Amino acid sequence: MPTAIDYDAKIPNNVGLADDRRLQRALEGWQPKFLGWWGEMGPALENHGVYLRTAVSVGRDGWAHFGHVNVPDYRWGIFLAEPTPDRRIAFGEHQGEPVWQQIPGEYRADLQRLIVIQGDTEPASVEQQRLLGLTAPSLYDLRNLFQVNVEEGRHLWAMVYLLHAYFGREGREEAEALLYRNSGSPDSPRILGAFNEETADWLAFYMFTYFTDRDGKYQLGSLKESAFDPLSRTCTFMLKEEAHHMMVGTTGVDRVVTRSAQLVREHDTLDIAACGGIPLDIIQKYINFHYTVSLDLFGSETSTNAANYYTAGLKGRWQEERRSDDHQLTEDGVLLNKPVQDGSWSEEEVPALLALNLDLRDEYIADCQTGVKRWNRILDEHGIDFRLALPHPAFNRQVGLAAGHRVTPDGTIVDEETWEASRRHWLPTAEDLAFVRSLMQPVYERGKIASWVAPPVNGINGKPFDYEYVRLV
Ligand code: BYC
Repeated sequence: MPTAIDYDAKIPNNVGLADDRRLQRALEGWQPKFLGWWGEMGPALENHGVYLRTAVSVGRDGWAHFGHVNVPDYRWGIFLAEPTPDRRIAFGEHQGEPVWQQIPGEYRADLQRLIVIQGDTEPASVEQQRLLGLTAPSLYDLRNLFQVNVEEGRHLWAMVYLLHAYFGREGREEAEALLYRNSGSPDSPRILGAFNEETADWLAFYMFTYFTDRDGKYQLGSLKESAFDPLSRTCTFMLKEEAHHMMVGTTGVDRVVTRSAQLVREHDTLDIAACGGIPLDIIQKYINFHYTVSLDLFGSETSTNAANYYTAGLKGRWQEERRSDDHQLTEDGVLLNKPVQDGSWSEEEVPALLALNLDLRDEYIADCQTGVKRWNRILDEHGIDFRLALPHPAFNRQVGLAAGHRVTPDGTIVDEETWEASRRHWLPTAEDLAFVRSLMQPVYERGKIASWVAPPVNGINGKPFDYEYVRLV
């Protein structure tokens, strides 16, 4: 398979599309539907060009080109990372065998399901963020929004390529359905819960790119281990782009915390709403919400689906090859904490193979903790005692063992009445959301920024903050 990107093609690609006329025609048939969806459901703000990164190569050095792009003309393409010579399956019952370039018939349905679920999240996030361009706090942020959106669009292309190339008619139908379902639609919603929530303000956007995109990092990281090599190579390249999305989230929350901390110091009060800042307790409530809906994306703590995917070699663990066990997990057990209706926690040993969603979730939680540490360091540097924290993983859950239980952020199991009485202290209330929304006034003058967020420490690709990142109409 060629690795050079064919940029002259209608669909830029490094998968040799020109050599497969049927596939090329099918994808060229899907392209106008994608562009129609983008026009209807993509970013609402018109502009004359955004300073964007476009993938131009998949090699180790220099894979991206930066320049102003008229967004509908962005070259969404299909890029797979370079193949690893003699790659072998790293886990499960096929461990040690060569990876697959075609799908074994018995795994077709499961792989299709995984690819459809992954594919469904990509356009969903663009839909969720559709209106944010109308209220960006700076041109720098506006540019990042577009960057994230075009790359989620490209990730959709990545999944649609796999569906078209390897799953025949059913794959083509699934590719159509990816544009048909819509975030929050009552009739045809997106598949996973978090992707039907609103991303209605920029604090929610930073939280989403911190917590929900990070789920993407871990899910893609485990699909990258797949025995189905085209899926593995696709995810490897997607992870490169994904890093920027999480940078937007990490530094976005940094900047909100920094600005709030400055206002707390300046006015000597935590009650900074009247000074146009976001109070720290509202930031905490946003963390509680976005973190817990993202935990739901890992599925149940114990899952036969996950066990079957692993045994078959379809989806591995985070950094599978760096683990020093037998990569079969048939003999191992892990301890699982379960909430009990009487208000206590019970501990149970379950087969490790069944607890793979939990394994991935634990990796994710440890990673999320690093953000909280940085945000607390900012508070500390400003001499503020308030501390942000991740709530207990059983708090506010709709999926898994804790669904149906009321658990406080510190992990106490409580009754419905106690929960309802305190809920407004833990999760954003309608007033909190309305307040944050009231701060969201667009600031589109070069070098200027909204009062509720600090400017970034670094610009994009070495450009200064006051660079014309977006040319507005
Ligand atoms: N909402 O065995 P279980 C990203 C369903 S984000 C609704 O516990 P399993 C991105 C489940 O489908 C990453 N339903 O779960 C981020 C199953 O239904 P069926 C996206 C849910 O299968 C930002 C039943 O409950 N990628 O890339 O082990 C911007 C029992 O399921 C939910 C992936 O997720 C939920 N939250 O694990 C843009 C990777 N959770 O079959 C992009 C692909 C579970 O009984 N997906 N259910 O009808 C997977 O690996 C797995 O399917 C899941 C679920 C981790 C999602």
